[in-house]
Amino acid sequence: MERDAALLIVDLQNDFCPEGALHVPQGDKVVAPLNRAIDRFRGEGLPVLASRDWHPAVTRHFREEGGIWPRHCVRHTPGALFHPGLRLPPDAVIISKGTDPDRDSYSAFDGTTGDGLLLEEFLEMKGVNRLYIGGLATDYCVKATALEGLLLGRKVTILMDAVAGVELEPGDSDRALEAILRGGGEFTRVDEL
Ligand code: VGL
Ligand code: ZN
Repeated sequence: MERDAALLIVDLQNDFCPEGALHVPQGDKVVAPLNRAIDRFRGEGLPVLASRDWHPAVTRHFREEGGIWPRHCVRHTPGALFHPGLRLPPDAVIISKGTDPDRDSYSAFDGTTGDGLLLEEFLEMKGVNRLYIGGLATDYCVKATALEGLLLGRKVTILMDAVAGVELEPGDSDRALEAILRGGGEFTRVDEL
């Protein structure tokens, strides 16, 4: 991997996994490849970041308040915890997003670190120019994060065996990947890192 790369794991939380409130079909299949990716990045001394959907109990993002989603990832609830099988290193940088009750905030670039830095500020500070992205969901937060990263001038590579989509409409994930490709993104697999 390039010396200016980082791994960004998007929203691998209980509510997006089987039996969760907004489950992504086979959402948990990305856990094993992402653990391998974590080992690779750690081995090279490269940063590991994990975003989390971190909603207030009441937000326009939820159906009850006019949004399109069932209530999910309400902060400090079990559904908002990272999947228990994910082996996040102790120095992983957690990016919390979706905290504004008036916005969907699909992109991790809407989120902040525990120190209150925007993701973009953190990447700038650390000199990260390339993001390897895996996690959930291909057609929402992975898509929005990848496209915004590209717009901000970062290189983006999707870990194809480490993403899964909600597929509200069949084909949404494929369309999301096409949009990322058109935006200048690249694709690889964890075992090719
Ligand atoms: C997400 C739907 C609603 C995601 C978050 O993480 O992709 N999808 N909130
Ligand atoms: Zn959400």
